[in-house]
Amino acid sequence: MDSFEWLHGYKFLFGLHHVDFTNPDRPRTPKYSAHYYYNIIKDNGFPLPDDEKMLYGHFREDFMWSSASASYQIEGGWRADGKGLSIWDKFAHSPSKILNDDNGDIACDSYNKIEEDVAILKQLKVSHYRFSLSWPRVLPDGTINNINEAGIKYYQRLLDALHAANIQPQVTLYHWDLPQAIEDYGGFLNENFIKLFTDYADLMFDRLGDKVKIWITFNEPIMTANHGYGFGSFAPGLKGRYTLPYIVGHNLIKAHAEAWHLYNDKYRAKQNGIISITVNSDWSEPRNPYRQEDYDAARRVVEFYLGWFAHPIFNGDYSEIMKKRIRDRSLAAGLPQSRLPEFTPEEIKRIKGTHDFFGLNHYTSVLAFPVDHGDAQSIEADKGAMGVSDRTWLDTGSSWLKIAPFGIRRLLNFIKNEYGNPPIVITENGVSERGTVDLNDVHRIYYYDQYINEVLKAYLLDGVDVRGYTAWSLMDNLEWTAGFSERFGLFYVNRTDPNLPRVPKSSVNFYTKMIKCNGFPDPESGHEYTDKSLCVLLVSVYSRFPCGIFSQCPWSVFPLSWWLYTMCSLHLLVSATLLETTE
Ligand code: GBH
Repeated sequence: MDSFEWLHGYKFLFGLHHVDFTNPDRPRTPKYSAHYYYNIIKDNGFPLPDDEKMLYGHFREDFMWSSASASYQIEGGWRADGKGLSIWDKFAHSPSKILNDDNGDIACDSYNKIEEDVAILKQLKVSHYRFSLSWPRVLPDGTINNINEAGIKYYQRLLDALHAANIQPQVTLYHWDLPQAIEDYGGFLNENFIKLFTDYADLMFDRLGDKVKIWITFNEPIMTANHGYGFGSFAPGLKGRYTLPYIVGHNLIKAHAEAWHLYNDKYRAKQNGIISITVNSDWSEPRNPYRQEDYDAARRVVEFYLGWFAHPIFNGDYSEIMKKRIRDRSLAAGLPQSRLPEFTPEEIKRIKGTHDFFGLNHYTSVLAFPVDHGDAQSIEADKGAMGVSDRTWLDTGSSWLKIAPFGIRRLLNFIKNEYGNPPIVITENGVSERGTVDLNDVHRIYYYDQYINEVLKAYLLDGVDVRGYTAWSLMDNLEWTAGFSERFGLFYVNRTDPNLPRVPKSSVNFYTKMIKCNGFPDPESGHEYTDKSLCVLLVSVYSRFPCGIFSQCPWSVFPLSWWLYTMCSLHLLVSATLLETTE
């Protein structure tokens, strides 16, 4: 407690308890530190909270384990065999748009490396592979008036190779490489886009659909709307923050719905596949958990991110939060109507329900707080919220990506609660590095271990209907405006070798074991020792220790942990053998 501090008298006080020296009874009042210290004593240290502990268990038997890529990021062959130009070809060939003026002319040369790509997928042991089609490769001017058979053949060969390897394709129709010819007529801003997209989708269903059971219409529509037509940081590079993103988003949602209906009406019965959209979102927590304004801001971040596209498709129409804020702010600025376009009642009906699953890309989380932009008329201002990251979240090779595994579980729960408990396919999740090449990518193992474990908690503890998980990315590739500098791959691509060989990083082994074990077998329970017995040992060696028990420690504990888990593994091996012989 505060007491007489020698030469300083009662001026410097060291107590856990405040003593009121003006009161003859000298009452003691605990300070915050007393409560804090009380908890340390009670817990005998700093145990992990329950929800941060590793959960052991398995995903569904038919869980889809996948890895992903996208056409412009890997294919190259930018002018091969009659391919047309995409907006990214043009963008990347404009000076200073991409770091180091990198471009996708050759990328990973996947256009010429079907065998190599399928070989590394086989090595990974994924059950599925998510890739995207290059629209201008099959339709050089964007329209079905001019079909490039060589382009279609490339995808047919890829599909055949996957089929031979028993890997199921998950095919994205649009992952950002719009035919430049369509952009020349206004791209997503032109309502005619909807017809062009459905024509293209029709052709792809017709020509590839007997080999594809899972379709994704659009990848991350918000990126097209905001980055492509709002900030202008992505192709086509339009800076129309004022209204363009909302118009782009509107046409995109309609185009998605039309493609879904087309598949539903014309192809579903004979091809028996499913089709949906992939939206991306950060998770958002209030920056100050004791402040209602921060809760409201956090909610707006998710509503303006995930909800912008998910709400019309899953619940019908834009969310009330979006409609009201944008209308109010537009009218307050003297505009005659909201900058957010309206759907007619028929459109609302036609769009609602155009999903067979919820495709989700997720990487990171933010802490949100409100920001008042006055009467500025932009999406940022409409949202009126900003996000920062917690300083304890680990850095990665991308400035926007901080490691916050808990967020994926909360986001999955949000989807379950807000959008009617749909089956969810995680269509991307992953982490980058930059700088010196080190094939021992412990940070990626850590990321996957932690994030996938949170997905498992969502599935087993919260009852979220998670059907699949996809690691972004299969191999290092053109990371859009960051060029080749940020590497998300499970496989490293050696760009100094003209053959662009794919070299496995350590995470390949880790992910393969995760797939083989279909999750996280409990190393301590004997009955996990079935035909998958090795999983327990291997997963424990590669993940449990560095990523579980020592997750709070710096990586420098490795030498000690190696020693420990070598011993533990031996112990497990011995007990496993004993168990088997006694049975
Ligand atoms: C996904 O986007 C894409 O689908 C995929 O193609 C991509 O390679 C992968 O993730 C990794 O980025 O630089 O501050 O403007 C992820 C969502 C959100 C990531 C916006 C890039 C740019 C932030 N993206 N972010 S900033």
